[in-house]
Amino acid sequence: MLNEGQIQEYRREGFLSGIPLMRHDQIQYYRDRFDALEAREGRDKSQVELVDRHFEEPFIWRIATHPGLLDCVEAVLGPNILMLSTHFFCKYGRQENFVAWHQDLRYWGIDPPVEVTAWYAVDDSDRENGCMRVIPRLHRDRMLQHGKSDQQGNLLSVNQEIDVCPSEEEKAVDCLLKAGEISLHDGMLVHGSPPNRSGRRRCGLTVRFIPTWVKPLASGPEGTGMRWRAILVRGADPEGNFQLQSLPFPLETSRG
Ligand SMILES: O=C(O)CCC(=O)C(=O)O
Repeated sequence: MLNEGQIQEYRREGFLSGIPLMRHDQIQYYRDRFDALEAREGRDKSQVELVDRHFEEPFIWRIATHPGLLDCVEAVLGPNILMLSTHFFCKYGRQENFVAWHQDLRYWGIDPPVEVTAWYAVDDSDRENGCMRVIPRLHRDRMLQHGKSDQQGNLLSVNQEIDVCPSEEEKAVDCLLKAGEISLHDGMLVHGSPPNRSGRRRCGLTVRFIPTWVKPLASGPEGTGMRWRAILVRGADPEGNFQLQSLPFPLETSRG
């Protein structure tokens, strides 16, 4: 669970990094499960095409709904929580693939724009292997213009990119994570990640959460073909704004 100082820091900066979640044996267990999925699906697909696989893969469901992770999300979003999606971002070593500066909520078609992503580190994530970078506080009150990246290798769905000026880019912070830790970031925070220059894989599972009072926009997500399959993972859903999916697997209650 986050302490009051961490909650204030998240509200002010738009992110929190280095939150320990898993025990040592669990870290290896989940990495082995991802390795097996990667071996079945192939590396190309494993980069960014493993989306919403928590409906079939119990290990993804268990990471995404780990009680400690949900406690962190509850601390910033309140008690009634929908999980919108899971998505692996996996960058292999010595490739030019990168994630351009963007705000998650630009194309997601939800209103108001309130969302938190938990990024679970399957592998250690550091400067050399292209950890996520965020620009603290930057323009969280408004949606920025997204253009198209002119650099090859942007892993984002519609090649979107915010043109961040050098004085803003200077303020970027690395989200350094050891395997088994999580970071949290606000869906309006500007973030991205550079290429993986190391010889090591950098794999993270993103899990997207909203409070139940957020609504899907009638027009739906723009340009990305996204369809939310929301699941109630904490509390109740008094508003009923999304057509809920049933739990694919039971929710665990033990924090051990
Ligand atoms: O994992 C990355 O490098 C980027 C993740 C990201 O852009 C996101 O969580 O929205």
